[in-house]
Amino acid sequence: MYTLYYSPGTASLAVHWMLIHLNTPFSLRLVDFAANAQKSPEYLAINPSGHVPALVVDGKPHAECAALLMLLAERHADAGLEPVPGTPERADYLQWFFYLANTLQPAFRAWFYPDEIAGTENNEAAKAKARAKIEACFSRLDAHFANGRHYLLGNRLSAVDFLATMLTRWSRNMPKPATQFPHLLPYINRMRSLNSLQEVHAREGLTGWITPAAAV
Ligand SMILES: N[C@@H](CCC(=O)N[C@@H](CS)C(=O)NCC(=O)O)C(=O)O
Repeated sequence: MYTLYYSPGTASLAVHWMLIHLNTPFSLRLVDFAANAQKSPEYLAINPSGHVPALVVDGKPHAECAALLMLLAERHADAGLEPVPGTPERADYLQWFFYLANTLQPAFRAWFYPDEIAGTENNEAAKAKARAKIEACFSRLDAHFANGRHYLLGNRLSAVDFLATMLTRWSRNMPKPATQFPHLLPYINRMRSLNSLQEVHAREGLTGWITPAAAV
């Protein structure tokens, strides 16, 4: 049994989605950002970073979205969401996980929390740099999908697709969202057609992005 600490649409989304996809029992605890509950002493005892997600596994809390996705894939190996260690696919899986978590996700952090980079007075400059980094990452992903592969690892869905999809969703209100990259769009639409993604959107009350769209 798992307990997920979450806030709708944030970095907890991919973990919530995977729990639903795995069809495993879990309970949810809403972390109220409006009340700054992520910085409360009670929550900091669960995740000292003061971020969501946190996932309690066998009574012990763990954090970091990418690590939680990898942990769930490992604990539910029957679902086939991670390649076997030692295979070439595994190397790609690790590479994409670290690229997304180390490069793309921090750029989104800078986009959504620009004051953390160089203070409020430099928000616009920080956002411009963050946007350029995000678009460069999307270009790299777009090139990866140019050969028509269905998922990041080729023709099999894996845990890293959950992270990639969540991150592409975060760009929906940006000047050049991921859906404007021609080879990323079919991938995003493929992911959007998964019942588990539809379900997590419904449960978190998220609207406006989940319907597959044509190229613009
Ligand atoms: N590296 C962390 C980052 C998580 C993160 O930035 N979460 C954001 C929401 S998307 C958060 O909790 N923001 C609230 C805050 O920073 O006060 C992870 O991947 O889990």
